[in-house]
Amino acid sequence: MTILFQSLIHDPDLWIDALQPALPDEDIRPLAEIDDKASVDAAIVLAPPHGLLASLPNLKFVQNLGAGVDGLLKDPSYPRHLPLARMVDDGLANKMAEYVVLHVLRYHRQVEAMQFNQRNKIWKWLPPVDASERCIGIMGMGELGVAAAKRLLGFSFQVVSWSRRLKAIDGVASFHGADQLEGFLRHCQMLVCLLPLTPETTGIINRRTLSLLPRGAYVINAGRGGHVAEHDLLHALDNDYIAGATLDVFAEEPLRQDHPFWVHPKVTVTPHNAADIIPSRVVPYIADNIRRLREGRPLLRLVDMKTGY
Ligand code: NDP
Ligand code: OXD
Repeated sequence: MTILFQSLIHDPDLWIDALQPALPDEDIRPLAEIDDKASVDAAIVLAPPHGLLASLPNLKFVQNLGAGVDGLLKDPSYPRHLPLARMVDDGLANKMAEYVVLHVLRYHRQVEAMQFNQRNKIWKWLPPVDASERCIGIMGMGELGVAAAKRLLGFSFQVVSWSRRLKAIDGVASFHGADQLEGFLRHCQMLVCLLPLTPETTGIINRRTLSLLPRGAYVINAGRGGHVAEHDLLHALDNDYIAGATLDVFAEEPLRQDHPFWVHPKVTVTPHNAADIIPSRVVPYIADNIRRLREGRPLLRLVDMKTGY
C-alpha cells in the first residue's frame, strides 16, 4: 500500500524513518513524493490542507496524529465515510496530566502572588491551603481527563468531573449531560477543560457558565480554543470574577500579535504544547492499525462520526 505522511508540525523524515521499519511492506511517502494521487491507500496526517484528503480517490483510512479531530472535520470536503483513527497514548495522557498538575499547583500554591512579592521585596506569609479543601473540576473525562484526575487525586485535591455519560472513577464525583453542567460548575474552584471541540461543546466556557463557577475560580483550557467565548472570559477576568486563566489552545493559532491574552496580567498563554506524541511510543499503534487495514481486521481508536470525537 502507499501511505501518505503529512503533518503541520511533525518532521516527515523523522517520522517516516520511524514508521518504515515497522511497516516494511508499505511505501510511506511525504506529499511531495506522491506522483499519482490515485495510488494513496491510507493517510497519516495532522492538520492537512483542506481538500487534500478529498483529492485522494482511493483513500481507505485516515490516521490522525492528534487526539482531537475537530481540525480535520471542519474541512467541508473531508471524506467522512472513511474510518478515522485518533491518537490515544499513555505518553500523551501523561504529558497532559503534567500540564494540568503544573497549573493547578501554580494557582493552588499562589506562585504568582509570591513572584510579585519577590519582585517588590515584600516578605508576606501566605498561608498554604490544604489540597483537600480545593475542588478541581474536569470537563471531559476521556483519556486525558482521567489521567489528569488520577494525578490530582494523588495530591489529595477534591475532583469532580463532567462528561456526556456517567463515569465510575474512585474518588471522583461524576456529573454528566447538559442537565448536570450547572451542578458541576458550582463546585469548581478550578475548571480544567479537556473536552473535544464539537458542535455541542463549542463556546461552552461563556458568560453564563463562568458565572456559575464560584467567585475567584481559575480556568485552565487545554481542550480547544473554540471552547472559550474569549470576550466573556476577558470580561470575567477584568471584573475580578475569575482570578486567572491558563490557555494552551486558541480559536486562531498562532495567537495573533495584538491579541489581549498576550499581555493580560491574569492570563498565562502556552503555545499549544500541553501534550504531544513521540514516534517511539505511537509507531506501534499506527503500524498495528495499518496491518489491520491490510488484513481487513477491525481498526482501533476510531472516531464516532456521529458525536465527532
Ligand atoms: P476523549 O474522546 O477520550 O474524551 C472526551 C471526553 O469529553 C469524554 O469524557 C466525553 O464524554 C466528553 N464529552 C464529549 N462531548 C461532550 C459533551 N457534549 N458533553 C459532555 N462531555 C462531553 O478525548 P481525549 O481525552 O483523548 O482528548 C480530549 C481533547 O483534548 C481532544 O479532543 C483535543 O481537543 C484536546 N487535546 C489537546 C492537546 C493539547 O496539547 N492542548 C493534546 C491532545 C488533546 P464521554 O466519556 O461520556 O463520551
Ligand atoms: C491533539 C493536540 O489533539 O495536540 O493531540 O491538540
